[in-house]
Amino acid sequence: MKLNLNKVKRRNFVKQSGLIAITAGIVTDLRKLEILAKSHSNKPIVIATWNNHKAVMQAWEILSKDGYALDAVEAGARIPEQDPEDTSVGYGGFPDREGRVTLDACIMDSEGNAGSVLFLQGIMHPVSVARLVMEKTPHVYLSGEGAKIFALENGFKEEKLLTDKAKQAYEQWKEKQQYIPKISPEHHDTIGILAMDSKGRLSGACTTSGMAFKMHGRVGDSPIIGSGLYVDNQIGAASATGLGEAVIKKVGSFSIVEMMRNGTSPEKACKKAIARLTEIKGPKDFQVGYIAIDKSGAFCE
Ligand code: SD4
Repeated sequence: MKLNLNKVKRRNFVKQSGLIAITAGIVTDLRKLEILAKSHSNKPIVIATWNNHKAVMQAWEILSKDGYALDAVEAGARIPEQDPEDTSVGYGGFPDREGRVTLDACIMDSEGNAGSVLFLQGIMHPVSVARLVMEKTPHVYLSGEGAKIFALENGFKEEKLLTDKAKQAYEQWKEKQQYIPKISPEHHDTIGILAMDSKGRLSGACTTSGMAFKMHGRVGDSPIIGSGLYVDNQIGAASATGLGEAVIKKVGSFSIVEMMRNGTSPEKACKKAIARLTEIKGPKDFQVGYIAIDKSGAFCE
């Protein structure tokens, strides 16, 4: 469910969104999927934000061979992370207002475990570092230099992430904007990806370079457990894209899963979470999108 609080731009946003879902081996648009779901088992299933077609296909490779949902969401999230053309995630991500690409990501498994990296620089696959934080440390969050040292100690290579395209966009932005960190309501493509495997195990991941030209050190919702992502294997999973500050203030993904716990469908839970964003004081010209699936495989775009 998506909302552009600036009504004028709403239609535009919906058109651009193009969320992707696969279940029962069929890649389809969401309306058709609802019909198909009635005659198929809804397991496995994978959904993702935006036009992350290649990512869901990658995840599906694993799910269709009865693989673990956690492996599927990680593999899916790595696709935009390594794509130089994706300007909101990983390698191709637009930098902050100092010209540095800083990455946020998190992951949750079906056991309720979570791992997250914030403000990570020079590492192309923050989602995989987040998974290692989850699996190899007693912590949930590692940030900045500490996260980078941890990644390097665990075999990740330091890489130059600022692509020529991103650098050019930054130079142009600098000329016009004079270092004012303004949220672009149109240009963001963060991936949130949720999957349930054939054994009914739920997992999710979320990875981003955050808002383009943000202040150095800014962290959005994407690596925050409960905001950008939440998974409860008994109930369902949710993820967010859009203005992180708004999602954080409403603990968006957690609120959706809790609504589903109380019997609300994913569709209605996403709508309610979107409606709650209107309670936020301040600028109304922003976008937030939520996706969610529940334990039965029902989902909301
Ligand atoms: C953030 N939620 O850092 C992210 C941005 C985003 O597509 O979703 N971009 O606030």
